[in-house]
Amino acid sequence: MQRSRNGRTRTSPDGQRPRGRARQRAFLVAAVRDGDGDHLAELRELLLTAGVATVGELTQRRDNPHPNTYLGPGKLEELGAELARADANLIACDDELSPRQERNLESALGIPVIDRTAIILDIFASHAHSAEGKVQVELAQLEYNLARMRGLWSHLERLGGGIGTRGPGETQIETDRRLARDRIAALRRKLAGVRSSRSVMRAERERAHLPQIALAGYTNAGKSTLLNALTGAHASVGDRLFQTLDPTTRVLRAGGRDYLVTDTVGFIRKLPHQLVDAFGATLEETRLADLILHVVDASVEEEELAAMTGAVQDVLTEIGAVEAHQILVLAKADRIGPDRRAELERRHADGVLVSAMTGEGIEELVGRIEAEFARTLQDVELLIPYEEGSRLAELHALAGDLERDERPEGVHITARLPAAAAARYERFALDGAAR
Ligand SMILES: Nc1nc2c(ncn2[C@@H]2O[C@H](COP(=O)(O)OP(=O)(O)OP(=O)(O)O)[C@@H](O)[C@H]2O)c(=O)[nH]1
Ligand SMILES: [Mg+2]
Repeated sequence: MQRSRNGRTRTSPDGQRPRGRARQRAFLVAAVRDGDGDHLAELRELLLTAGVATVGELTQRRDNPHPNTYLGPGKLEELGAELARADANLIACDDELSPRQERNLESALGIPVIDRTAIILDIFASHAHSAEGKVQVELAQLEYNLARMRGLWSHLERLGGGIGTRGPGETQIETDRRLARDRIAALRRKLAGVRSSRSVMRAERERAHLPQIALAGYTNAGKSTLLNALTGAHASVGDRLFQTLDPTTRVLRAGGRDYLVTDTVGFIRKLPHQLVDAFGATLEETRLADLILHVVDASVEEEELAAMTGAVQDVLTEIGAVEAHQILVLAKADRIGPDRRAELERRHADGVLVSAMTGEGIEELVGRIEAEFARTLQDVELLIPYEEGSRLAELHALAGDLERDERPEGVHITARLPAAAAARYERFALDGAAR
């Protein structure tokens, strides 16, 4: 796909062409269960991010996509007629297609077909910067392609082993599959290597004792901007989907205590499972957090906001991040008028309205974060041996305020720690007898 960064001008969904002629002009299709609402808004955004213009749209109401052609035969015919009128040279489908559906659509319509997963993978590929990010994306892409090759293979197999089915075609597919599998195995090893590298381990150890906060939310919700506002970090911000792929962690200092805040990859409705797998380590940051700041763009309409928060909860459940407490952060407050404000207060009374632009609500949010951890504060008595001296600085950062008393066997500490942190210091805890 072309990677030019288009502006945010939207092509009209009625088939009108954008001014100037984009190289790739997609006709968007979706089979949807209920016909209400703008189902293709997100696909349009994804394509825009990938540098593709939208020249037409078609949705069909169906309980399930047609197993052979995704759309039903009638709609397919209608689509065929509209394609020429809209001057489309690409069909973009809002769901992941089976290899069979993709093949059939292409031969019925005579232009290339691309599905939602391939589009998202393409965006990830162009936004991956770190070595790890690149490996993760390549892995996801290979898995997607391998499935397609497998599909092609079983299709040939069904031809029944007669003349022509044992020829070079089969050998080629077998070879490609084997090469893809070898490469997948190599990438998996490489990823495992990256993760166990010493620097990562050290960073993780040092980090393990501070309360962990993860920013989670839809892509483009304003997570990186919020991280910057909270911690003065310089995370990359951009008005395009999936700006951030690599996790960034910064320290937030509040009420004399330190917290670690991690910004990571954004979520989206129907996040391709290949990506959820490949980005396992990245999403781990969210899974292991003590507190999740669920950031949502409050400047969108209520219906869309509900769909976005639902999609985020789905991904959180999928990756197993179900135990951490959450704070709902309603971002981009500077963009909303008084009516919407009142509606938000009514519907999301538990949320904190913030604007990273004007600073509104940031202090309140920090207060809420402190309160979340304060809720779990517990008194601990620890004995830190002198060889573990580095823990002392950590404890100061954690507790803000603590009492220390140097004894022959180590430093005796009395402090109030958030439960999550206290658990990590269990091995230094003094039992009654030693006090
Ligand atoms: N007006 C306004 N715009 C904001 C605010 N916060 C973020 N934005 C804009 O929203 C867009 C997305 O912000 P990011 O911080 O990159 O969003 P993100 O959630 O990190 O997005 P991904 O990294 O793609 O998941 C950018 O153009 C920001 O400038 C805000 O409080 N007010
Ligand atoms: Mg970001």
